Amino acid sequence: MAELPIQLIERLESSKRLVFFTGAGMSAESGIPTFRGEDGIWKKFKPEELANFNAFRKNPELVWEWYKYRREIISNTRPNPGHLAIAELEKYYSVEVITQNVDNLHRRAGSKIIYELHGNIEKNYCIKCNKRYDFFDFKLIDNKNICECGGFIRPDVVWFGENLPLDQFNNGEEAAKWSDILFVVGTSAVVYPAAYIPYEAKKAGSFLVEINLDETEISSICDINIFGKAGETLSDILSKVKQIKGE
Ligand code: BV8
Repeated sequence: MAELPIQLIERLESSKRLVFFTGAGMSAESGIPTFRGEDGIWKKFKPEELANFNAFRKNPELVWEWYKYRREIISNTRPNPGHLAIAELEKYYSVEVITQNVDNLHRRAGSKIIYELHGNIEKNYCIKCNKRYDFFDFKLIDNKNICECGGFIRPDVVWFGENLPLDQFNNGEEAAKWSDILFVVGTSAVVYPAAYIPYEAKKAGSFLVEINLDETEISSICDINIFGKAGETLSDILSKVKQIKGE
């Protein structure tokens, strides 16, 4: 177990509300490629070509192929020790998760309060009649992207240029502002308005702890920067909390 900064240990002893703001790096140890890293899926495809409505209207099959490819990866993954540690910390604190990820791994790990800022890849709807096609078995949807009404079915994720679900964003932002500690985990913090949230939390007095492999846009405003893997570091934090709580 790696040594945690003493400042973090002291905060863990006095805190009641932990909030986790997570990005693609949270799921990297589950085998899901990040967006902008060396193995990033944006390397093969450009966001503007795929994760936007015009790209979908121009070439729905290409966008659908991309989501099929990602669903294929996700259906063969499971929550990693980092997701599981966040869920287990609910035994000791009030815990809320704000995620930019669409892979549903926090929910599968058992976290109870999750704000999904960018939607969920298991959910879909028809762009013409709005009929829902939410399947947990991707096979049921991946080979059918035309609705009974003849409209195209799309993934229920937030594309560039689309508004975030207001309730998820507002509730997530509120939770971050009230947090004792906001953990910023595995995000390059370049996508807005999601990336505003850690700044708002900082302004409201939260203690910010970044867990990332590298420096990011947000590193300079964090109180502690832990350079390490999300899964390993969050498991170390859970072990330390069990020690603090006398388990
Ligand atoms: C919008 C879709 C209003 C789902 C995604 C200012 C204000 C508002 C908007 C903007 C603004 N400036 C620019 C914009 C426009 C745009 C934007 O932010 N562009 C950026 C690129 C400049 N934002 C929007 O369009 C948003 N909508 O603003 O609506 C509006 C309405 C009309 C007209 C205009 C505006 C919508 C944004 C949502 C886009 N959808 N995904 C999907 O298919 O997945 S974005 C995509 O990026 C994912 O959701 C992802 O979560 C998100 C952020 O990426 P990260 O999660 O951070 O992943 P990344 O690969 O970048 O980084 C991984 C990190 O992990 C790295 O730091 C790496 O070091 C680290 N790491 C890797 N392994 C590990 C690790 N860390 C720890 N452990 C490891 N093992």
